[in-house]
Amino acid sequence: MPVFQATTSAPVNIACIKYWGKRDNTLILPTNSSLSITLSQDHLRSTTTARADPIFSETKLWLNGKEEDIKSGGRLERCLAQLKKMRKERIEDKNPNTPKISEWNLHVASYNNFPTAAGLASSASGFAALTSSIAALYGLNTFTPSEPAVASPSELSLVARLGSGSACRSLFGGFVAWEVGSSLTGEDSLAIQVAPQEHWPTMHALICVVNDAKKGTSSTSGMQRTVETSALLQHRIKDVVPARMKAIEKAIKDKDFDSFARITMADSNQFHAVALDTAPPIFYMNDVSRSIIALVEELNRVSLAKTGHLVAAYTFDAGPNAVIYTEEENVKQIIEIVVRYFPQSDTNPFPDPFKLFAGKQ
Ligand code: 2P0
Repeated sequence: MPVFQATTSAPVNIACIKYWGKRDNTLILPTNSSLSITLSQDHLRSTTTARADPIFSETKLWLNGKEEDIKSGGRLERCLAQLKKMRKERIEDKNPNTPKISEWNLHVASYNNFPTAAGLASSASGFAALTSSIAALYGLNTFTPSEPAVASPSELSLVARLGSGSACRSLFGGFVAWEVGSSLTGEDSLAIQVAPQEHWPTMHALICVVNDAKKGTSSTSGMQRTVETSALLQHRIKDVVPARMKAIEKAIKDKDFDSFARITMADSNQFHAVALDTAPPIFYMNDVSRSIIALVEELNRVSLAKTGHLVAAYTFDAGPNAVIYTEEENVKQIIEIVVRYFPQSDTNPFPDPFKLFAGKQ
């Protein structure tokens, strides 16, 4: 009897144009398009093994070795149901001799190679790795030179999106857009690759862990409150993000760091303004976050005066940790300056000497 098992990894992605707000909470359809950079597989990633076996009496999930409850009708169940449907309709119904593994229960085990307490989003890499491992187990994503995959990466991004919105972007490497879409059923709200990593290989992401505690307001409940209460969000959705998406895609295509940096910093700041415009207000950044903004703004001011160009772009997600995008030639200088102004703590849980990941995208 063959063993039906597959293991795949998916990296973390860091958004430059932020996803914040859903127009459909069940299908996880966003209120605006977003764009991110997927970090390299060598750095922060989730690795998931999925196994189907007729002897399994129920489907089970382990996260970092701890068994998790699978909520009936929840996000995980919706992802699994969609993958089973694809396997059944596209493979098993067409090939009667193929084992009907979509009818078997699954055991799924997922690990993050970064501390879950780091305050770094693990749902994006987690649901992307879960989707791709089950897709591999079901034979949905294998490419051959002559035949296209049974399900394309963009189609699989629709499944990952049902688990966590930002997860759809982690199915691609490089520079990735998640298109807002207009359909009520969500089939056009998918991820596409704007450019592969090799297009702009000198782009680096420095991850500065300011606080590794779990955040106070979860993204899911925070963005729901923003949709319900923020007038600024409506301006952002209609008047700001569509133009920004076009402009940042052009900046990426042209490898224009100055434009990329200006748009990335402006969008991070508007996302946090929208969080503040929520009732009651949500504060994700702290004083250290704001000092990092001041430092990067000052570095850019000096660099602009000296060379006419910017050197770095900060961005902050739903927490106080900073990600600084910079090009390879400036990585050493930026790390030295950050470490000089923000001495590293003795309670550092990371293997590195300081709480800073020099992550290549
Ligand atoms: C992003 N964030 O674009 C934005 C920026 C946080 C700030 O995607 O409810 O964990 O699972 O769809 O994907 C966080 O949202 O939320 C997020 P759900 P998710 O990366």
